[in-house]
Amino acid sequence: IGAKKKFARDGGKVMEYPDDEDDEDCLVPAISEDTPHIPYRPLARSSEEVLQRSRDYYDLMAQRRTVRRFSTEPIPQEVLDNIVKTAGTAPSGAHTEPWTFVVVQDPNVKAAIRDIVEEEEEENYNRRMSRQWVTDLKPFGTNHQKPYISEAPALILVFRQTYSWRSDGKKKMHYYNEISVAIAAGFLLAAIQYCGLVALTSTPLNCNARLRDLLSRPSNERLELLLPVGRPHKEVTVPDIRRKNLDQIMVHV
Ligand code: IYR
Repeated sequence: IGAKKKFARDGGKVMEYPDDEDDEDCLVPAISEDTPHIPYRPLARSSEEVLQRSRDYYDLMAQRRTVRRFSTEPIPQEVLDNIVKTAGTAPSGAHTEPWTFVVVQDPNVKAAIRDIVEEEEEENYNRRMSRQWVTDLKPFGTNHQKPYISEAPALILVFRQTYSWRSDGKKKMHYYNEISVAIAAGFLLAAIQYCGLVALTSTPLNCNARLRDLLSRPSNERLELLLPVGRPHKEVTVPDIRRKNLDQIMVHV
């Protein structure tokens, strides 16, 4: 009998799960079935406080900008630890926590990453990306040169674990791993903003295999984001672009 696979459709997306019919009698959840449910009593805030905090947090996040020039001033290790811990508080499908954050501060490793990204991006800009895509990027002034990869004091590379292995040797399914890692990346960017640092949300095209090998990450992991993080260069500029208004992004029903 050939290996059967089960599929579930979620909107346009087809989710694939391994056949488990042979295991029907010994199905065990990845997390213990005996996991107790305990009281959860988060701090209760007054309505005034909720309103004030909603304004304050919007004001803080509205200040966030992607920057492409960084000061070389190092970031204390504990700050990096705390922002990555914050990213790790994100919700994930069946609490699988399908992420690995590789934090690079070693100048030699940063240089090696830069070499790979610049080589691939040269190919991207010249051949892989459509002419319309390259044209759409003109206002941002990007090109294949990535000095920020060696200038920024830290790089955080966000890897998505497509699956993992349970302690009993069975394959552990990482349900909704894409959206889970996307949410964690949002938490990471918010943490960076909150502590007063800046980042560049970059998605190096075609660099997955080479960076995964360079950083000794296993084949179940895929590179999703490369975030140079640090303080802004004192002469940094950003394009004068505006965000959509609330009435353009919100629909009341
Ligand atoms: N990854 C390339 C190209 C690029 C693509 C988009 I969409 C951007 O918003 C910015 C850049 C690069 O990093 O240059």
